[in-house]
Amino acid sequence: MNVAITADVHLSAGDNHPERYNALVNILDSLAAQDIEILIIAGDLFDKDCSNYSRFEDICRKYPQIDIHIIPGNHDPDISRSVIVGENIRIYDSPALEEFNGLSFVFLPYSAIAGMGENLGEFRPGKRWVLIGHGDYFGGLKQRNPYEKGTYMPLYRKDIERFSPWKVFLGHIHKPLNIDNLYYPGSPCGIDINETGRRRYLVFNTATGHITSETLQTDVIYLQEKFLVIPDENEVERLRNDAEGRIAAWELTEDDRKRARIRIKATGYSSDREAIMGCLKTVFAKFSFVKDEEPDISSLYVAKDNRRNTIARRVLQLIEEMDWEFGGKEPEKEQVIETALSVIYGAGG
Ligand SMILES: [Mn+2]
Repeated sequence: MNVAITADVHLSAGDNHPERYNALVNILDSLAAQDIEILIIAGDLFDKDCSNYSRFEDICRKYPQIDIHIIPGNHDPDISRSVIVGENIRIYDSPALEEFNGLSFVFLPYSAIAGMGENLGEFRPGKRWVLIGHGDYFGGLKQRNPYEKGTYMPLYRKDIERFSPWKVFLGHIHKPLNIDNLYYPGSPCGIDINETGRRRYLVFNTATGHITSETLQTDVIYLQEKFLVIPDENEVERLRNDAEGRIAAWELTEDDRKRARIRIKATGYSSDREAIMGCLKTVFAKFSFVKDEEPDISSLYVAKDNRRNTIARRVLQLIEEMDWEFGGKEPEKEQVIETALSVIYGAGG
């Protein structure tokens, strides 16, 4: 049996974010086409400001064959079966154990006062069981929800070792992530420019444990790129090649391109800021910028001092030749170059 999982739809009041409702409809259409009859929404189905649920109820009514199982998240902690009404809508406002096709699922609604481990104590699921929750995972994961500082209903690696769920599906982090047997499906439509790339929902086979990502046709695809400019006579040419490479790496279809909203930033040091701006405008001319922005060169400084340029070239060559493992515990190569340049040119050029 296949079960679909999403989270963090952030449906809002009013009509200001139709793309989020459309992403949900997109998921339900896709499930209907595949005869998938269960959709799990792992928290933050609604945004904080949302207090009218009729539009969501109307959507659910159109898919009576799909049962929708919802846990509250930190944005919608007060939703319950008494406020959202529908034959096929089930909201878990307290921890619950449910069986789908003989497999146990533990639904943990968001709690501001306890971690997931503390809530799991009362359950002794069968041999194989699946955890549905909403919060932060602490176990070799640097990713946090960038909008929400602090810790939200943590799940620790020791909880996983103690309770050994077969699979874990969590909401809260909007970036799609997979870590061992733990999955964040991510928001099905980017909430803003910081949620980049194509979005997905997950399909989980309860018999085999196989999990697949289904790409969504969202109304918008956000994309961001940052370019580090290093001053010399080839700076524009190098930037153009770099930018064309990034566009190719997006692997957008013509239809994707129309839906893309981009943000482009150049940093570093240049002898001709106008030429850099011109180059970025030309290379990205076919794309729409988010909020009708232009390429951002506010952190691109002027480098006209030839002696410093010579020093910079030599330093960059030395960084290139360095026997050093960039990334991981060490800074990324780009950070090393940026820091070196700021020493040579002085912060702010
Ligand atoms: Mn959340």
